[in-house]
Amino acid sequence: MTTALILIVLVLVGIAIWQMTKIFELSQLKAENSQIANDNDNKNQGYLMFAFLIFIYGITIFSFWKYSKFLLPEASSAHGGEYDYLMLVSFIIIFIVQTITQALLHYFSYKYKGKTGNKALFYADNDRLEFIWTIIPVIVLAGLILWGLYTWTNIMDVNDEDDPLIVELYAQQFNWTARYGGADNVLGGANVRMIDIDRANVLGLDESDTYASDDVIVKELHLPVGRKVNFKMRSQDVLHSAYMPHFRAQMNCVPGMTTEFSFTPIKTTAEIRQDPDVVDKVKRTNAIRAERAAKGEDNSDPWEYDYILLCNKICGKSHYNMQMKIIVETQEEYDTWMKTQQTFGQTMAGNETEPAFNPVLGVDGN
Ligand SMILES: [Cu+2]
Repeated sequence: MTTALILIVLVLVGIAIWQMTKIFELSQLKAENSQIANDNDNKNQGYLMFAFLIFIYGITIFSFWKYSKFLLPEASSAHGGEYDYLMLVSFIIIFIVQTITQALLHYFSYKYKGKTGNKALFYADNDRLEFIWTIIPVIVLAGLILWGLYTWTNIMDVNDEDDPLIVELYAQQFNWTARYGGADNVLGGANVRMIDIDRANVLGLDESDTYASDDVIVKELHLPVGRKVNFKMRSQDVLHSAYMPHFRAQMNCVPGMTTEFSFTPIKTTAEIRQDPDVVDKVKRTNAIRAERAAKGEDNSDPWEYDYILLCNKICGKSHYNMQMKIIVETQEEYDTWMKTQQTFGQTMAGNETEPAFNPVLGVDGN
């Protein structure tokens, strides 16, 4: 409501200023009503070009100063540094090119503004100039693309070397489930057609597959630090995308197929919480939350920083809230946590001992 009111006030103020300019123009004695731009108009346009240049430089500096703190902390995966470096170099090149070309564009617009008696020079082409401004971007872009392809191939090298931990990320509207291969580190066969809600086989695991019985299904992803993880992504319904920003990892989850991504986490959750940027961010957020708490508003509990798995494909109305907590911990902590988890076999056996009561047939189904 307040926003709407502010907008209305702004529009009205704009109209008022416009009307006042018109009155001012009409009140000028030697007012020229010609639609053709005169030298004065051209000069004003030239200065406006400069003003716009200052505006875009200003807003760039302002954005760096104001919004840099919202960037992600340093990468927490082994490949993340390489990825960030490529990104940084790309941005530096874009920044330099943008700064120079904008200055040239606006300066020349000012320098060659219209002037009475001036006639534009007819200049058909200049092969050498065109060659230069074609070949430089070609070389720079080809370099960036080749480097990008090389980095991508490096990152996407999903293989079974170094005994990776096998984890399935299962996407559905609107939540994530993770599945570990269990003691044998091999995922049992699964298919959405085998989903059996009544028996709580929600991921459609093949119960006759011996590899499936020791699988562990969880709602909070735990990863041991320093061990490579091979993720296998599945989707039950629509396109989702498994996005783990802190690890610079993202892969689409496509119904009907398994996609893969692999990375090695190198910082535990406890370590990332010590990162100065993260400490600062938590402090800022909790200051806002304390204010909310004082007013008795919702979402005011103190917040702790966590790694997170998000969905990065708009997959429906609750897409925004499709997330799962990731905890990176030491091998010992991971082992301790894993021991407290039930295997798929145990869960199914638990379901078996309590057959659903059928009021017509009785417990044993006769
Ligand atoms: Cu989704």
